Amino acid sequence: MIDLYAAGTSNGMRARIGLEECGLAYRLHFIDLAKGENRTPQFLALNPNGQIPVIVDHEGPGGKPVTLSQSTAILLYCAEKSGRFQPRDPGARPAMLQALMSASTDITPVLGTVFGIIRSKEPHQPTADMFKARFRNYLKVWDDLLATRKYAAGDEVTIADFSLFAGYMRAKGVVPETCEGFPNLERWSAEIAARPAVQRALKFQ
Ligand SMILES: N[C@@H](CCC(=O)N[C@@H](CS)C(=O)NCC(=O)O)C(=O)O
Repeated sequence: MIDLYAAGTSNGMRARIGLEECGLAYRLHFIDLAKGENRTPQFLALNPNGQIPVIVDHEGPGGKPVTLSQSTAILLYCAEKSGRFQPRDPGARPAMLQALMSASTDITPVLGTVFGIIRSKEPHQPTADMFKARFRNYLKVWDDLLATRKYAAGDEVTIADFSLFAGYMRAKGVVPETCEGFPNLERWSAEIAARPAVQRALKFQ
């Protein structure tokens, strides 16, 4: 059994989609970030950064417990533990890694920056616009790619799709204007959203 500590942010969704899609048994512990539940001594013992998501796998490698933060590390951990959602063909792995890292380390941090600016007491509009434009540029590249391939890394669903989907859904929820005009992303996200495991993963409360 795995304990998941998370909330419905893109990083939280990313980890939970991984657990659901890989069919790993887990218990969700909802962490209310607005109430500071990520700053309690108990939570900081799991992740000193005070950030979700975190998993505790009581039966990790060698039967030993493992505590793991970082949403993309959790995705990879789920894929490795279950043997699913990574290409079997070694030649397809570099494309999967590139797609995974773009989704995780371009999309989500820039989105987080946009959120931070627009939610601040005195938002600086030119800076918000600059990061929104950067975010849209990433989405444009993804939209162009998804015109030529079915999924984020090629012909099969991989953890790169789960990572990208989490960021894209979060953007659509909070800054929908940044997601307008990308028909291939829409086609792809509708397909990922229809997956039963993804639907279960998105219900946080
Ligand atoms: N690189 C980390 C980032 C984790 C992160 O930024 N978590 C946010 C929610 S999406 C959080 O817990 N924020 C609360 C805080 O920093 O106080 C990951 O991929 O998991």
